[in-house]
Amino acid sequence: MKMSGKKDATLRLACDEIQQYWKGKNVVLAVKKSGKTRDGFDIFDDGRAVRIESASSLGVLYGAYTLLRMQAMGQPLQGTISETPCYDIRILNHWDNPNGTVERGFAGRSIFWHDAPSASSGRARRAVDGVTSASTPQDNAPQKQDDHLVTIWKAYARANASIGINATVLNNVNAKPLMLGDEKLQETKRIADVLRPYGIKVYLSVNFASPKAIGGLSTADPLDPDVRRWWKEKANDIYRMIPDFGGFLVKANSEGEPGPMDYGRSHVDGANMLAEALAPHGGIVMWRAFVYSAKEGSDRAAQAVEEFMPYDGQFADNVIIQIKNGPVDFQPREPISPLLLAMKQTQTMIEVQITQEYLGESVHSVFLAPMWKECFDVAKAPDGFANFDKHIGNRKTAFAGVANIGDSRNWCGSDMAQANWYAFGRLAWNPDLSNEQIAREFLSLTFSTNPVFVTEMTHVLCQSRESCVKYMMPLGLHHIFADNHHYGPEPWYAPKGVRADWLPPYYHKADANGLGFDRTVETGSGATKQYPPSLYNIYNDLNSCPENLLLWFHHVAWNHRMHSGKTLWDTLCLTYEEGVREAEAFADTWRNMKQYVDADRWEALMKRYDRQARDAWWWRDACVLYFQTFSKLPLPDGFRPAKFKLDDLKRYRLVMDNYTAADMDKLP
Ligand code: GCW
Repeated sequence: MKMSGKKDATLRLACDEIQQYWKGKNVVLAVKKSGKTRDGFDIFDDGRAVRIESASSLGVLYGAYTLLRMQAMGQPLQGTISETPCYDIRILNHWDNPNGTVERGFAGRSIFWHDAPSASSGRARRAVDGVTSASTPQDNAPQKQDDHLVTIWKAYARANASIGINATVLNNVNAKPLMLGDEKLQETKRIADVLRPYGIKVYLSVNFASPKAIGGLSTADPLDPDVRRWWKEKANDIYRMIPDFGGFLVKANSEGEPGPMDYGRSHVDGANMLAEALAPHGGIVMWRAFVYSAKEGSDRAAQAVEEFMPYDGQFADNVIIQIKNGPVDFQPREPISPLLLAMKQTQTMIEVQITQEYLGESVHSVFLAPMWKECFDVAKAPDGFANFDKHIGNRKTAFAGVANIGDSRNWCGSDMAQANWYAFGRLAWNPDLSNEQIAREFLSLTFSTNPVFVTEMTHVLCQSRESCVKYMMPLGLHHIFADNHHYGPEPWYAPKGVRADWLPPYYHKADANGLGFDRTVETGSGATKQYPPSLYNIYNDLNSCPENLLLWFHHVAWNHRMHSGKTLWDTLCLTYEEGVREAEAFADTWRNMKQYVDADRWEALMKRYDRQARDAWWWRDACVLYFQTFSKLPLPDGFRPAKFKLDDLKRYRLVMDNYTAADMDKLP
């Protein structure tokens, strides 16, 4: 084992990892000028040793993890492995609140924030590297707790670095002003210090009204000189503490969060003001485009384009517009967000959701790589000019994922949900990796390299997202979730006094004629027009629209003939049926995997797979029986008799937190 180049903490980590885990011939770690830039690396065998070379120590660390991954998968080193990451910034977004809760988190509490020391110790229950955290009084001693948190942050940083993630936003986009107060900044510094050797920069979500809320100013108007000064001074303070601080993530004028529009200003005014404060330090602003009008307005799926396109080209160089992969909100299947294709002079980035808010939380095993790759693939449409993976000038490219990490022992609330954290990192590094390869890697590294196990479970993982779409929202249906918790179905939910575009009937538009949201130019909302011509032509036409997005773009007659020759109604029912059968098959496959997996993890996942299959039935019955009240058509052959009655389903909400097998038993 030899090292050459400046022996900084990162290179020393690479050295430690190789020394501890590499079982092959001698390794040379070399940081050299002629090595790959942008934290890329080369790995090759020069006859005497395996050489890992890069222009940076972080590149060498990534090379070391790659070599170890190959070893763990039993892959021999042939020729030169030469890699450079696709996106410059590969960033997790934690929706962690300062009180330790995690919005849309299904894996326990935050690993970063906690109410008060005594309240959180013992919550961070994970045993890492021999450190356990039974919550005995003694363990509540602040020093012990500190050590434990540091251990967790290190393990977190190491896991991220091993898959190339190099940035993290530590708090919720629904940001509390106190995050910029001294206490939280001190804590941020502590975290940054632990993450730094692993090449991970920290960012914070900021509340746009902070100058007013904690700065003693009477306004947060971005054009007010005192406000501008406040942000500059705040940025200076932060960089004094954390010289490599990444920057700010901002959710402004969205879902009640404050923003420049509160003062009659624009997204450009707001984003550029923050950008100006960060620019001298090299920081950037990730300004979110998840906006829809504060009151009911036009088609919600069209609002981000309407609101942002007028500003294309006006954002400062260190602003990136962060756009969710779809136009509505992380649904099991959405078309690509038209804003990602429309903005031509603005650096954009995609935000995907790793946490499964809308895909079965940490109960359903749903592998999300296929969903994200679907978005990348559409973006490559000939005239779908997308800026999220190209540099505009010398701006940075980025890819963000909303984390599914908490203090649960397995990090993600389910061992299989880790596959999505893993997939995010791997795709941010190389979006051309196949779903199968990522699944195979994850399964081999996490559970077993047994070929039967890996083959069977790779198949399950790669099919799981499509199956989830089938049993929840096939054919382009969207947002027919239960109010608020987003786990179960509630297509009927429409209490009086709630704005229509928060309710399922707004999205499915079931009536006596048919089903689906007409977004065509001729008879509908016209949202199809926001796509470039090649996609517009496909989506706007009922006959060319892909059937898996049909009801997203069209209101379709119940007796419409699908490509198969079957009617829409029969296809809808049979697709739900197929989804349930597939979920049942997943459970059966996992049952047969017992011999390959340790008992604890096998059992925990078995419970989840069974529950997933059971709740898939619930979805199927709820949606089909409800839509039948409009179609008034019989259930097709091949559709197994419903297990539930619609009235019962309406009475028993499928609520994650308190829904148990006993609830299920109450049903007739
Ligand atoms: O997906 C929705 C979630 C909100 C979230 C919001 C957003 C952080 O239901 O919980 O708020 O999107 O992305 O801002």
